[in-house]
Amino acid sequence: MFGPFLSPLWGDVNDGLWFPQDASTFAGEVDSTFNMILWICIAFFIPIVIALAWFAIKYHQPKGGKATSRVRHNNVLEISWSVFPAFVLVIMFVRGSWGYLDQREPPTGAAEVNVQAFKWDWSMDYGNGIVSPELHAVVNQPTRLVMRSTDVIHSLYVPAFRIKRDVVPGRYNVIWFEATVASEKVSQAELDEALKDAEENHGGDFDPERYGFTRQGYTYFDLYCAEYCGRDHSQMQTVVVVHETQEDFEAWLAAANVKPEGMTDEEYGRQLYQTRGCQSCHSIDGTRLVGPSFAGLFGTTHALESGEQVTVDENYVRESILDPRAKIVAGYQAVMPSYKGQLTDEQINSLVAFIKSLNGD
Ligand code: HEC
Ligand SMILES: [Cu+2]
Repeated sequence: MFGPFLSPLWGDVNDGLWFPQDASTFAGEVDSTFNMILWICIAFFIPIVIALAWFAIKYHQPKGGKATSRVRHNNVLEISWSVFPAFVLVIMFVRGSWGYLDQREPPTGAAEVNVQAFKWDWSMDYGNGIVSPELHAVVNQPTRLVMRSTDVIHSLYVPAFRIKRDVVPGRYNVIWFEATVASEKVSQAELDEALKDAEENHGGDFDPERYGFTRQGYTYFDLYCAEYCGRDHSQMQTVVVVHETQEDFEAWLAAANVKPEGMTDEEYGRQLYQTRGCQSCHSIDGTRLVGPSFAGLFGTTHALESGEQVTVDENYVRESILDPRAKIVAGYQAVMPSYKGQLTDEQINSLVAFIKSLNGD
């Protein structure tokens, strides 16, 4: 029963209890470095504790007893206990830096995903306007992540791949991985049942953690933010799906910009609001962020920077998304990026439906 906890002592590290599942080419190296350091620590810890206890008993004196030894210095002893551990530390350093440098140098020809971290979610950009909160890759093919943050410091961490790197505002940080284990696809029946449960019992919210697979039916690896970044840091997590083949990956890409079956416009709009960056500038609870809040916005009439008045209707919201500079809201800066070519018509329509739904009824 203690087997899984003691397993590092005999090197069986892939049981998923002591270490997370091993699913990338880095895992072997990282785990064996960890085990080596653990073994060295055990090898020092045990004799030190035994000696400590033994001396405490052996040299125990009653209260008021006088120290009897005046040994101050022993060259041989002091040099050997400095030099020997220094060698051990150098070995640990060299092993550690191998793994570290490996992770910093993506091989040429790696697939690329642009990762944006923001409070409190991830947005993965696959190019050609395909953006998703999920990270998708192909098994046995290197993927390079070019990562940036639009607010504070975050950290991308995939335990199963043994990769972790900070995502810092104002610069690009790069990390890469090559997955060795592909996600599995659950049966259609299982997926249908989960979709039905999400619809009936959770207001359409499909939480992969609840079912163990994504809305498309793939099992997944966890991706966490590992840098405390504010209120909802603990929820800043997403899934990594590893496709068996390039074709399967491309089929997913093609479907990624389409509203999932069974989702309403409103729900899809909410998802886009969260995954396409609107959230970092627009609140839905009335708080003023970089941009105006969406709460109760629809249908109001307000002033523009130009002095004119505008009524917030479908056309105005649409224009605000595609050409934000056309009408600037009074009291705000023209910093909103244009989403022209980045959102499909269906997506804009869903965002409009979502903003409409925030008029508290
Ligand atoms: C970098 C910050 C930023 C992001 C990201 C952003 N916006 Fe904006 N948005 C603004 C600012 C600032 C304004 C007000 C100035 C203006 O009108 O351009 C604004 C204005 C708007 C307005 C008009 C609001 C009003 O009170 O009339 C709408 C609608 C809107 N944004 C929708 C969106 C949607 C939808 C998204 C995501 C797809 C989004 N914005 C992403 C900053 C942002
Ligand atoms: Cu974070």
